[in-house]
Amino acid sequence: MSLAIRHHVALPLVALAAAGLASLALPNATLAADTDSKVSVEAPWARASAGAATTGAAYLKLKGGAQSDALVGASTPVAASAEVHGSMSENGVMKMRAVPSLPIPAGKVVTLAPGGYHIMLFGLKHKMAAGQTFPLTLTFSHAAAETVEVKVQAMGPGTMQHDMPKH
Ligand SMILES: [Cu+2]
Repeated sequence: MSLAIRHHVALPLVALAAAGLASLALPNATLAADTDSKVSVEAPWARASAGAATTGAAYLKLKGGAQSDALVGASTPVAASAEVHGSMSENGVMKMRAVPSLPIPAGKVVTLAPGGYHIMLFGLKHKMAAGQTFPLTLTFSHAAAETVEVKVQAMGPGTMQHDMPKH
């Protein structure tokens, strides 16, 4: 599977740190609507599973609230277990490792996307087909746990775009 090897983001952790150091930041005004410990979960999606694969991955965006938080766990009824993972390229080989605590800086958006951070799903209980949804519960170190509906999307490009113009 050519899972995200096209991404040449060397070290997501370094990129994140760099973003934090560049203290240009967002205007504080954008935080006004957030409560103290609230993380917004946006655009959750997962890849359709390939063949008999029993692992999967879910992706989403996390927007920090007024205080810094961290994603510390995930669970879903469709998988035996779920873990937060980071991906990095070492000598051209993509490697993944568990990230027990993924920092979500106040007011910043942390993106989980192919080639970077993701929620790894182990022991899928059934095949995940495009169009399905499943619940995913995210646990944070401060904010209350949140359950979102994850939308399953097709594996690759060009597999489901058949809406031709009428003629
Ligand atoms: Cu993984």
